[in-house]
Amino acid sequence: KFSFWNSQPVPKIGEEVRTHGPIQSEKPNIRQESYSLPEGFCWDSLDLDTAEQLGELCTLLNENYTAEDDNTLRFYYSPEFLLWALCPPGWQPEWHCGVRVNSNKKLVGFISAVPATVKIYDVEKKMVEVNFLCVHKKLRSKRMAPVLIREITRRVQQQGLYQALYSASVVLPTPVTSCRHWFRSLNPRKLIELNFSSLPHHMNLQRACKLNRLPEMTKTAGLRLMTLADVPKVYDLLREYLKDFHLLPILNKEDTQHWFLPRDGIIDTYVVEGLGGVITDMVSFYTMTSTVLNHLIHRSLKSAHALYTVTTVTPLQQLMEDVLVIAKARRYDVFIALDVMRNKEFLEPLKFTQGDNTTHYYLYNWTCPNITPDKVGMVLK
Ligand code: YNC
Ligand code: MG
Repeated sequence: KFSFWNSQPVPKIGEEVRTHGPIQSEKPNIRQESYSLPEGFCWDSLDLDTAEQLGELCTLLNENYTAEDDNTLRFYYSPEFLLWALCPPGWQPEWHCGVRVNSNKKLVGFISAVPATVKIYDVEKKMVEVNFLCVHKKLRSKRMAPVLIREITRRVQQQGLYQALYSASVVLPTPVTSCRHWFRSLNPRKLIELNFSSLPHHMNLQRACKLNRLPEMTKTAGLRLMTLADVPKVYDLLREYLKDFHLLPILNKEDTQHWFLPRDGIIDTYVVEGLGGVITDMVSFYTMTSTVLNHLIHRSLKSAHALYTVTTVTPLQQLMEDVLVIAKARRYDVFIALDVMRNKEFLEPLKFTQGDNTTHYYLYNWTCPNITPDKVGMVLK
């Protein structure tokens, strides 16, 4: 087990870590040539500025970015969502790393990295976030994933970066933290019809709907969508709020604009504007749409995923309830949050229920003591 991962600069499972720092030299010998793919395949960096290649990536992910074949829900990644996730400030075309079939040029594999400055305990490191590792379903279990990981590592190291942050639902050597997903029904009838949530056995649909009822109106005065002019304020709020966590992103204003300025159906950020135009609080979430397969009535499921919430004046629970009210009015079916940051304070009171999935966060070539979810100040897409 872990024949690949045991060869990598990551902590071994079960090893207790007390130190902080890189595991291997930060001046490694970097191979000049790409790693070899199995016969019949070739590397191709995708050019996401062209609609055609962006469309090919959407197709690969929408058909293959899922573990099993028999599921009834499948994430649908739109071109706009992928541009948001894959082209933040400082993105590099070589880090949109594709694998094609030589003969017909079909895209069958992908892995990406985007630049990020991350603070881990007391150390700020420029590194990358790795995401969207995907191998076509017909090519699974052929050890293609380790080749993709080695190649993206080589391309990142070539640019002088030696650490990475990534998350996965599978257990690998070795999580720096493990977070749980919590779900808040906004449309209980639909979620039950889709088997997304089940009725507790002492409850009928009517009671479930009543239990999940939300106020008609939001409570917080001055709550509105973030605009471009709010970027400096949102930047200040985030910087001040995140600084006490043990794992957090260090964002500049450009990054803040990219990751938080609302884009319809992708990223939403609301701010609270108090007297005199002061921005006192913010709350953000991104949107995922899933395609529902083989259902008579329902075609898709819309979910909101909590990113960062910063409050300095509005009570946290009130702001989160308001965002649930807004999401429901905007026809989201479910609101999803991890148990990171201060989220535990509102999850149970606002009737979120714990899901079965765990997201494990990993660091490549960095060792540090395990971090509890409430000390995690970072959400990966
Ligand atoms: C995974 N998710 O353990 P061992 S998350 C990392 N992340 O290696 P094969 C994974 N490694 O155990 P398959 C992984 N899943 O022998 C499996 N592995 O040491 C390891 N799914 O390779 C696994 N996307 O090619 C084993 O497996 C080895 O054909 C087996 O391919 C795996 O994006 C996969 O869930 C995930 O498309 C590509 O199942 C495939 O099954 C698939 O025989 C559906 O691989 C989609 C999916 C993963 C989402 C994600 C984060 C990825 C992080 C990668 C690590 C980055 C390291 C840092 C690099 C930069 C460093 C610098 C500087
Ligand atoms: Mg494979």
